[in-house]
Amino acid sequence: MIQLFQQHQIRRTQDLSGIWDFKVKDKPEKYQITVPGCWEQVPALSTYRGQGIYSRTIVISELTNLRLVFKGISHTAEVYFDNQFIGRHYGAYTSFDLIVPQVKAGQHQLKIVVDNRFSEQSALHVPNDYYTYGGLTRGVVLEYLSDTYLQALTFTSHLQADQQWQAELTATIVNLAAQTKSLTLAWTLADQRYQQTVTLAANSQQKFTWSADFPEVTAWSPQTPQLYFLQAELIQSAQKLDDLIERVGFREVTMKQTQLLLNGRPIFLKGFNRHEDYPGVGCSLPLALMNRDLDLLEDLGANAVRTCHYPNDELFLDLCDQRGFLVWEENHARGLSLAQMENPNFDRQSAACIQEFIPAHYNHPSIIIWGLLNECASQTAIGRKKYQKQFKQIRQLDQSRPVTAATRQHFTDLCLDLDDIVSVNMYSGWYDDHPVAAQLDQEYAWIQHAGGDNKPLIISEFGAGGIYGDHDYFAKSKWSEERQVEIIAANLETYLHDERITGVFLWQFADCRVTEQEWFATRPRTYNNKGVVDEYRRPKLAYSTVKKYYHEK
Ligand code: ADA
Repeated sequence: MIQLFQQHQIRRTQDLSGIWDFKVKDKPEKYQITVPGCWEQVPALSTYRGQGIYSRTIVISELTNLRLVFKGISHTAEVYFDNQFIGRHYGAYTSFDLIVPQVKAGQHQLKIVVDNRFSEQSALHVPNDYYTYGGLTRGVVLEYLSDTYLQALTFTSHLQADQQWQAELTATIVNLAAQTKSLTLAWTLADQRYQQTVTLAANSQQKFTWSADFPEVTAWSPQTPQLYFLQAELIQSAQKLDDLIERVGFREVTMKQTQLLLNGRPIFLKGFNRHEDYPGVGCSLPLALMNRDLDLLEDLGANAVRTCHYPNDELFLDLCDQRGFLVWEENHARGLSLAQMENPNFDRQSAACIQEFIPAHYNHPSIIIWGLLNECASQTAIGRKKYQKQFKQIRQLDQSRPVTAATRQHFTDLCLDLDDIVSVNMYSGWYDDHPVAAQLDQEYAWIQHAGGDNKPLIISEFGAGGIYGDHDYFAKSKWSEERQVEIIAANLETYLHDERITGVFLWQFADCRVTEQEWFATRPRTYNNKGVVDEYRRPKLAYSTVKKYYHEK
């Protein structure tokens, strides 16, 4: 399963989830491995970093153009169809597709060589404060494509002065055929229908639009996460050739000076940073565990999640859409130094990630903020140019959402003027012992002169480490659950009562595995231990502290 709803009623699709053959490159041992999944789930491979080969047979029932959709391979993939190389992809957190034209009926072989090594070739996956797993970590499907097919639909809603909703829609249609095609494009959304005749030149791709008022719809919000199916069909001489279904919500995100507004009303974000990580399954969480994370977040009184520090599995975004969570989704990058940003592959790999995830996730109503370049070299002139480039690229792809970059370059950041929302990561009480309120005042004063005035302000990270089960009631020594409570409470007490702040994202929801290389000295257990639940989601003392604060706000 790659989405929580059926995307096609006409196009034939087959889910390739299941057990695949797997072997480590140049080693004889063979494994039966789960897809989606990480190879770290195999005991012998729990720390393996290298290349692995996935293979399986697929059976095609009729001559067709075949489309293979990979929702996430960590981190580099080379794909072979019947032993022919058909494509390569870098980056674990974005989906990609490959089309094999005119595939004959019968058995075929699919082979994917996956690599999760760190090297100069990889600018974004580097040893980091989270783990880069290996494997086909998100779903894989195959589709039977007609010569002319719907590649994408986008939906943008706008609340007009008379409080009625208006929407702009686009359909991207691809014609693989060597002849011009003339077809009917039929749209359906919220009981309204619209048809248009579309003509596509041979081997071309084109966008078509529909714009309409929707006076009867219910707005999407955390309280009423109302969703609608947007369906488009391609019809030729009364024969339905192809279709695509998206699930959308009518909602609008705007800003008024320092306020962030949803559907014209100010919102306050009570959020958590969450990594995709769970013992045994690595970054490849099954739906049940994703949904349980949201059960816990709801119980904690949170209304927002930040997908630090990469685009998330679309199933999780679907859950957020239907459960009414607000999402800050982030481009892939964490804590890259200037030298790392100057890796010759950095610009290209970052641009590819943005180009892939923003259009792919554009229709999710839950996503209200795009983030980029968490804690990278925003204090340098070269870094600023790279920030500018990413802000520009995101805004070209989407003008309907604010864009931000979480910084920890206190008093030296050169990029706050680029943000729509200023976001700062502050670890008062953990990495320093300054009083929270005084530190916030200093930070705020600096923000006003550094290009961040008159913008919403989010505390995008704050928190403290606490090792599950480590108690020190009296001295509250570092890493004890008691010390974690003390620090988190002091931060929340200040931020939640300060009118200058629009939202907070606690670091972090659950403990997560980190890369041993470069991180072993500062991360006990090779984990980032700042979760309010541990990696198995067992609540620490801080759980009830946050729950109290979030429910009272
Ligand atoms: C950073 C970073 C997080 C995490 C956190 C920490 O601010 O953005 O990914 O590393 O600090 O735990 O120190």
